[in-house]
Amino acid sequence: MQYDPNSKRIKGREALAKYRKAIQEKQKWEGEYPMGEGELNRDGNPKTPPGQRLVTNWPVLDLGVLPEMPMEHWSLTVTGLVKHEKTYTWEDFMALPQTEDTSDFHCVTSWSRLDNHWKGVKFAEIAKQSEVLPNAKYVFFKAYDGYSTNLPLEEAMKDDVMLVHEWEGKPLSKEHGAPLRMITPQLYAWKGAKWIGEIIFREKDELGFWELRGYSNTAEPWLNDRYS
Ligand SMILES: Nc1nc2c(c(=O)[nH]1)N[C@H]1C(S)=C(S)[C@@H](COP(=O)(O)O)O[C@H]1N2
Ligand SMILES: [Mo]
Repeated sequence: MQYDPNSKRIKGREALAKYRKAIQEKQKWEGEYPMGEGELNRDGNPKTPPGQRLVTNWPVLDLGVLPEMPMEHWSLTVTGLVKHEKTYTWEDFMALPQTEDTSDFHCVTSWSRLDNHWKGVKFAEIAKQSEVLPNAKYVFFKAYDGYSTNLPLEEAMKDDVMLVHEWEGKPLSKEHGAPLRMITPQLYAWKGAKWIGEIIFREKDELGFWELRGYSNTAEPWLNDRYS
């Protein structure tokens, strides 16, 4: 990934103004946030994590920057503490072992969408291809809109963490992160970068976009773990 915040792709100043707006909107919402119980199944067990409500549509949440992405320029780069650094073209990526999985999606703005059908490549497969070094403990993700997020390696290696390009049997739409995004079904969805371009394995943790702005670094929906 060639990401340069001053490049034309992200249009530096314009993007910053949009980020500011996205941040303001999220902060406004935080003040009004109703701390609900979550929805219950008929047996009285929760269907959703605390404070979440079910949706059947799929809302779009991002910084308001839709990155320009000609497929011939798209790449996914894997760097940092690995034996083999990699740059995948779309063709390279699609030649990796593909997996289908069904998992839930929890957004911190209080909606959950259950049983999403995904197709893509497990994050663990990417780690395996690059042969992650033993001193790598964290992963940092960069996206083509200037977004970033971070995970402990242990979280990223969970079986349901994937880089996906299909949702419900159809190619992922652009606003949901096409051509490729991450999903982290056991954590709030801000841990899954849309328009992912770079994966960096690190020894030390570094906070991403929302983590720097007060969101929880651990981000566990079932613990109502929203803010740091
Ligand atoms: N590149 C990028 N990825 C992102 C974001 C973003 O702004 N840019 N927003 C995050 C947040 S806060 C959420 S809740 C989910 C929303 O994904 P969706 O728009 O597909 O519902 O994407 C996450 N990944
Ligand atoms: Mo979010």
